Amino acid sequence: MNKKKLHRRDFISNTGKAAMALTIAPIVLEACSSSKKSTTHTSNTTVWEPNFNQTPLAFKYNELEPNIDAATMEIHYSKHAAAYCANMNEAIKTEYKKASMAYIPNILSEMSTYSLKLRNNLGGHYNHELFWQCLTPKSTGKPSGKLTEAITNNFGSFENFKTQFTEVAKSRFGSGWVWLIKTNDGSLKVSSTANQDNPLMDIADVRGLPLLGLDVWEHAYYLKYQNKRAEYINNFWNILNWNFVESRFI
Ligand code: MN3
Repeated sequence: MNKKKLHRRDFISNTGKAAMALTIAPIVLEACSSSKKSTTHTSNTTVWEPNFNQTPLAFKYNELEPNIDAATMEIHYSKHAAAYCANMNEAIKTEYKKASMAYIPNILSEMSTYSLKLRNNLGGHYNHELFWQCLTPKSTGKPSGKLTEAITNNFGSFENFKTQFTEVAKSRFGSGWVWLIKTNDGSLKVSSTANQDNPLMDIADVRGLPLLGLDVWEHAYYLKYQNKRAEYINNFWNILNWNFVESRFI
């Protein structure tokens, strides 16, 4: 099954729940393939993108222990992230205005034209869906192949990259995210956004395709780590899914 069909199926499923499929589905389905052409990020069609519903986790809540505890994972996925997803769908239902809304990256690239509610919740949904993919109980510990080369070229060494990423994550004031992004010129950068913003949004200071993201909201770590954000960041490297990150670096 190709990506277009997958996308159509998932959108139908999602919009059906939102009881709006009957009114907008024909427009949206027609727009699904053509709208992707207008997206501004640098990925091609094989790069993973989230749907409008939550993807089941690829691991059990307790499988990331001791790095992330089961209670945090369960609350984070089934409460926090689920709320972003539900509120995103509610906002889309209210704000639906053009065909490009069929494809999440298109909405993100035009985020400044939508409400703060949609910005916060669509960002929250996209960021968490990406974050779950970035986590695994079976981390390889390091990237390989072309990504290793690119990290070395852009940061000097893998250790330099880790140090820079860690420092940005530690110094993010309040709630937000830290990213490794591929910019439009192909270079890699570490960046950070506040709240649930992300680098695909037109309002972001530094734009690019997020290859990996780390959630540094307190809800992501406070049950286990309390005020020790640095320890949470340090342990994140133990459960980072480099295979997924590499799959986005095309
Ligand atoms: Mn979170």
